[in-house]
Amino acid sequence: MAKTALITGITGQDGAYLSKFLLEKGYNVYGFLARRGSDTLWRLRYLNILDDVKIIDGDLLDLSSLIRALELSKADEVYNLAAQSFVGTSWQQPILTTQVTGFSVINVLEAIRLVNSKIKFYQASTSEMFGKTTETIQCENTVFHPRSPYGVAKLFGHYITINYRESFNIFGSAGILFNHESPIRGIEFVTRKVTSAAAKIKYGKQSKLYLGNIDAQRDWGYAKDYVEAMWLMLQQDTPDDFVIATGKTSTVREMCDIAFSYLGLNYQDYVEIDQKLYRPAEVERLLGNPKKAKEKLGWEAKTLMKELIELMVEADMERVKDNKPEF
Ligand code: NDP
Ligand code: GDR
Repeated sequence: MAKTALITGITGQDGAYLSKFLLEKGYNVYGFLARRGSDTLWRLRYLNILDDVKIIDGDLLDLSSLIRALELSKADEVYNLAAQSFVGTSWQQPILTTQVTGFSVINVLEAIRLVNSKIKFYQASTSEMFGKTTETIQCENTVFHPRSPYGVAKLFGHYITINYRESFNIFGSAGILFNHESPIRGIEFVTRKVTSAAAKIKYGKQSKLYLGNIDAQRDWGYAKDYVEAMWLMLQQDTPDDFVIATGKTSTVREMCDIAFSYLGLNYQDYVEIDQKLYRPAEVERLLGNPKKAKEKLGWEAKTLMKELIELMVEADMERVKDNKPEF
């Protein structure tokens, strides 16, 4: 019989790719959707799956809506991807971020405990939990030192998932995912900001690109590859936590060079530093060790940073050429 999944954060980058992946596997896919004034369904439309997913209204902050969603969907698997996920905003809205990104994880876990404790649960943990790490390469046992309200909130979500696993035998797995991007990445994140700007500059529609700390280093992978790892975690016999990363790190500067060079441009002619874009506390360098995921899940990243950035530039060139909204 076909399995059923409920995805919170279905309108986000990962929610859209995961929906497509699960639909292709024959799942019934339900999306838990917080109604907003604006159109948040564009990613599902972009991937051509809007008509294939079933939407249930709700909000992570509202436990009753989560209970209702579990009862209506009869989900076998819940993927908790919803969050206030932009690190920069987490200093401007620290309380909301703590409530949505951190505290709400316990709402999802409580809903599972109350409705059907056999449901398998995936929590979207993050490399931001490592923050000011002293380890050159981070794995599942690396000590956490989050640097933002977002990172602190995610750490709560991570540990409460482990706690419900240990306390109530809930099948809860946390994926510690390093940065992953795609043509449907939010425009506020640095990769998409850069690829979109490079395309506009190429077409003469923008003249400068203002960035913050371009010496920050990240382990960037492709979201489409990473959603498979989420699914694999819930297909195991026992719940566990996994680092998902490419095992390679690059600076924002190097990423800019790749994006602009692809279009025959020199990024140094266009990028300017704006001190206002620096963060109150920065995560300087992240590099993940995906060894455990390879050994236990048989997962490894297929797409590395250069190929990823180039395909994002291609997609943004199409958007600018056709005057399509950038979202
Ligand atoms: P996005 O920011 O693209 O998506 C976040 C989703 O959460 C959106 O669908 C948003 O809905 C939804 N959401 C926000 N607040 C609520 C709420 N109160 N109730 C219900 N839904 C809500 O994130 P990504 O897809 O990039 O990431 C998915 C998850 O993985 C997030 O939890 C993120 O923190 C985490 N993560 C992401 C990484 C990455 O590099 N992308 C790396 C590691 C972890 P709406 O569209 O209506 O605003
Ligand atoms: P991050 O992603 O904070 O790692 O969180 P983001 O792309 O926002 O920043 C990456 C690095 O680039 C530096 N930077 C800039 N960032 C942005 N957004 N805009 C700029 O102009 C700019 N200039 C330099 C940042 O300082 C940072 O060092 C993402 C999110 O998806 C989280 O939800 C997720 O948990 C982590 O990745 C893993």
